[in-house]
Amino acid sequence: MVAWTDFERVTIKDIFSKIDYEVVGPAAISRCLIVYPWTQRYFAGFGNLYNAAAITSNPKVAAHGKVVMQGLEKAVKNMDNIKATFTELSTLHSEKLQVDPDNFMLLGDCLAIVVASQLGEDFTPEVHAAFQKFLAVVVSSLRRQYY
Ligand code: HEG
Repeated sequence: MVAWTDFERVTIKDIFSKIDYEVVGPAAISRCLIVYPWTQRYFAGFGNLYNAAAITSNPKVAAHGKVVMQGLEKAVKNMDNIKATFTELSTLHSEKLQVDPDNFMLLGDCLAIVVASQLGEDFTPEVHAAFQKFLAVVVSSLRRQYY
């Protein structure tokens, strides 16, 4: 059970209300695939991921970025129950997709960078701290069904 301060709750909801999923999601997943190229191995069905230009213009990557944001939105709407909210998603990543869970925070950090670039001066260290805590809870929940 995670304890959230009022500031953290307001901040997380505020971030998600301000960002455009269709911009931030694709940018974050593209950045992850470019900066950490081994993450490409899970997306063999996505077609051309040959270089940064191919990744950022790949419609399947963009669509997946939006799907990830919609997954995160479930966590935002269930901040007191993120672990249970992500039980099925964690099982999927572990048993079916077999994603190495160390990759979760790599994507999380890419997302933080993209959100920072979108929010500009509003992304203060305090806002960053709240967002990073949210990501840490998401990642630990996604790791939960691994064994
Ligand atoms: Mg995952 C599918 C969320 C990290 C690889 N991911 C999905 C789906 C969601 C999701 C909501 C769709 C599930 C469904 O179809 O029921 N992913 C999600 C989150 C995070 C994450 C919230 C971390 C913040 N995923 C992640 C990482 C990798 C990965 C780091 C690989 C490096 N995800 C992955 C793959 C699929 C999903 C390969 C299936 C994609 C497809 O076939 O369309």
